[in-house]
Amino acid sequence: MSTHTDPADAKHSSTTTLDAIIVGAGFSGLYMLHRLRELGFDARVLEAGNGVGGTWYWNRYPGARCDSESYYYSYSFSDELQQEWRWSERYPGQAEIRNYLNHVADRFELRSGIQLGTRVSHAVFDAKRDLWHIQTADGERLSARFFITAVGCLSAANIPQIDGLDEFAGDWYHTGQWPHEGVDFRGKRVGVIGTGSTGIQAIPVIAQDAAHLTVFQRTANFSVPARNAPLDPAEEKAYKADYETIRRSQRESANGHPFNVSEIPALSVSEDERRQRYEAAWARGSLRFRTVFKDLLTDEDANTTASEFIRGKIHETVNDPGTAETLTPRDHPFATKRPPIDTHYFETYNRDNVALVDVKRTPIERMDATGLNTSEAHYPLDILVFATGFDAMTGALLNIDIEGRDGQKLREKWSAGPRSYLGLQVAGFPNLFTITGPGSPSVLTNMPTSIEQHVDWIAECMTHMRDHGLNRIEANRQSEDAWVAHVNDAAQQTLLPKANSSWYLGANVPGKPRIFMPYAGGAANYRAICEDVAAQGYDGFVFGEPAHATG
Ligand code: NA7
Repeated sequence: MSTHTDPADAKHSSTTTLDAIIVGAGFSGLYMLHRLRELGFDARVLEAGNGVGGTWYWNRYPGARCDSESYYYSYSFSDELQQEWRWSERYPGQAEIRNYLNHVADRFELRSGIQLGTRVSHAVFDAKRDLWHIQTADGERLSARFFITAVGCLSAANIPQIDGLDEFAGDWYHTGQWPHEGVDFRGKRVGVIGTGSTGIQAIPVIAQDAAHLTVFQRTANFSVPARNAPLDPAEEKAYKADYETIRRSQRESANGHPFNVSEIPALSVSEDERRQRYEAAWARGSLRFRTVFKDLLTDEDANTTASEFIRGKIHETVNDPGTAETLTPRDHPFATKRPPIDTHYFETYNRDNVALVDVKRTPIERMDATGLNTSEAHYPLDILVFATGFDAMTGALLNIDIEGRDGQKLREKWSAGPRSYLGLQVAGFPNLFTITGPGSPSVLTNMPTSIEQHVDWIAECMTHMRDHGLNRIEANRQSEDAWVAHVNDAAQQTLLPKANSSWYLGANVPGKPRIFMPYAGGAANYRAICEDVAAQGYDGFVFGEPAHATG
């Protein structure tokens, strides 16, 4: 397959036709481009940003860091890459991940296939020719057999509509659209809205610089210490020698991390032993805290033991009992919202220059020129930071006006929530693949592991189609319906839907349908399902006839 300019259709007479257009140059888009090129496909990445990195290009807020550990939050597809790249800390910081992805773009000579500063605005499927016609915000038109979204799950900023924001005389920023030159907080009265993973990372760092910091918290959050530290060269040597095992265990685990959930139920051990296990996990830090017992995410009583342990830690850490109680989550079980990890988050509230405001009790009413007003008080501010998260999983996809077969819009199809088969395809939208789309494990896992799995599956599927002269693949509606039901069942087997304010459910965005979006049935199980589907001749998908003769 190759690029050509197709004179056949007057409407698209100046378009370039490729095998695949990929939207986004983060972890997904870079690897998708690499795989397709290796297989001889002609693909191009269109990226809105002016550099590669995706999430790690945009999220430059103070303290931005990955919550997965560096030695496995990375690609596994090239042993040379994983041997030569050197991580400096236990958890990679934003700048280091961006450097890594830039290195990947150079090392695998990807840049010639990446068009930066290009935002895709429309994509329309042309059923007569089995082509996607893509239009960019600048009016450029391209066509491709396959349209592959690599837009990330957490990339469409959620900025709350606050009356009077345009009257604010100070500066305001969303953490996911952070200025490249940084923000100088010195001597400033700063407000932060939001205490998710982002707020919890940013608050301790901003507090060090700001004259005064007011945190506006809607939902108190559980957080476990990260215990970040420089990587010890001996440790680096050890993991580099063991990558085969590490990568295998990532692929075989429920969450894409190279560690498994314990086999022990929380209530099967004595209170003393339970406490010791929690203390050890607390001292060690990281997302592993979730894995101390097998049933923390499936049994409410088991979960209560972990939730209570963390609540106790918050009260031990925070000096003022009223502040400690406001910071203590009581409305959802631990880890039913994405659990943050932190560096001195709760300790930050012991600083004289930090105040906490409970905006569930005293809601935000409006901004004015000098600051923010809640139902109870006026808070004078020079800078307001929105750490208010994202229109997760569907926002970035629906920001593109995607029209499938028979004029159906994705926005209409998903008006009551996302529907997909395997999180990979949507019935009615042939030849559209959604990397880490809703309905796949994605955000419940270590992302690069899930990304590689999806990219490899898509690349193999495209190769199968090329080998068999097939031009079109589409999920059939029954398989999609069954998968949507299965995704829902899998979530109901866990405690995850119990967090009413979770972005997994779309609850953080006003008006968004409440559907549990990621697949909670486990990444290894999901991988086996996808492999089986392919082995059965792509069961649940319908292939179109061999290429139409056009033009
Ligand atoms: P999150 O986890 O969605 O957190 C956003 C925070 O902002 C959360 O505390 C929200 O409260 C709060 N929020 C959102 N809208 C408002 C309004 N209107 N008023 C007050 N507070 C609000 O986003 P993050 O960026 O922290 O993290 C996203 C993911 O990135 C994270 O989970 C990791 O996977 C990496 P709420 O809880 O909705 O009441």
